[in-house]
Amino acid sequence: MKLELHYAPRACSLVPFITLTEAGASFEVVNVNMARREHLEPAFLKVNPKHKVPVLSMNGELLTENVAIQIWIARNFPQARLMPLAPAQEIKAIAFLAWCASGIHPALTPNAHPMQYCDVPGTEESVRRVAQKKLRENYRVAEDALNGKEWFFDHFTAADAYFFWCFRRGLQFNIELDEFVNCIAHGERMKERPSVQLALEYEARTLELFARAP
Ligand SMILES: N[C@@H](CCC(=O)N[C@@H](CS)C(=O)NCC(=O)O)C(=O)O
Repeated sequence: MKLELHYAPRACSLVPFITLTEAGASFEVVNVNMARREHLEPAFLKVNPKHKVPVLSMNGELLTENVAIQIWIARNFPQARLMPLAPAQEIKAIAFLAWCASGIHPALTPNAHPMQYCDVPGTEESVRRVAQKKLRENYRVAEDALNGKEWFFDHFTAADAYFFWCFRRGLQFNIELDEFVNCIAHGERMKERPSVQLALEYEARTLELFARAP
């Protein structure tokens, strides 16, 4: 099966990049330069009218939404054990993925694009402040969940990959997050994984490529 991942550096398409790599899947990456607003161009809108990455193409069949993409990868590469095996734990892992997508992610985006959330001039810092309060509440939940644990479930799963992106994106906004020691340690463990190293190298190379593009 031909797999293509529509991907943008720094975006949450990092998550399927990591999990596809963990799965040993052979996949091609289609880069989307969001700084150049390629995600708003007609060609990309045909791929995803919601103008968002990630999109996973399976023999041309398009799947959007990170939660669904993670479940698809886990189901199609069962040997990678990207979800917990016990059904009671698996459903909790799905809840965790949904929390990343609908709880944490929406508190990240306003930091990058405050004017998409309030169009009153001069309110950007206020929008960021409110978003960061929500972000901290969410990171506190994750911090407590990681107490004494290496991974969120009984082994490394897609939940770890998704949260890794959620926390790393917060760090990229230069928010003071030193108090979240378990989340920081989780991120360091993630960076020891070859899949994450590959994903971060690819991201750095793509950012360089974009910077050099005429
Ligand atoms: N609900 C989507 C959200 C994906 C999303 O917001 N992606 C961001 C990058 S992290 C994006 O492509 N934003 C561009 C836009 O909204 O125009 C999912 O969970 O996959």
